[in-house]
Amino acid sequence: MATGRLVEVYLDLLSQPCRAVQILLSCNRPPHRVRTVALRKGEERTPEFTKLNPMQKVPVMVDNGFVLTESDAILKYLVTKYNLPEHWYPRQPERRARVDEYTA
Ligand SMILES: N[C@@H](CCC(=O)N[C@@H](CS)C(=O)NCC(=O)O)C(=O)O
Repeated sequence: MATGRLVEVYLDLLSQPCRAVQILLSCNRPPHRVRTVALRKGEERTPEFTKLNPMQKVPVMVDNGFVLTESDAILKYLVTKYNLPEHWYPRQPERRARVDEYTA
């Protein structure tokens, strides 16, 4: 399912955590591809998607073979991996901890 160097994200924009991932990607534009998983059609329960996420939930991210679920983890991974601007996830430990305190 994963291809080359594009970050792939599996989303349904009816889902709030998916919209958070989509907003981060569309504002920062690291090379990525969005694959829609239509929850209203039960596409999260297909065998192919279940292999990717046995919990059958979106969002899912695949980056060069690295599969990650949970929007909070995906957002923080993308900011760190693609060195996105500080305001998305601060580097300074206390400021970062304040974000983590909220999202934990
Ligand atoms: N804590 C998870 C929540 C993931 C989640 O619950 N996704 C829902 C949509 S908002 C889903 O995929 N539901 C499909 C189902 O339960 O069949 C995250 O932030 O990524």
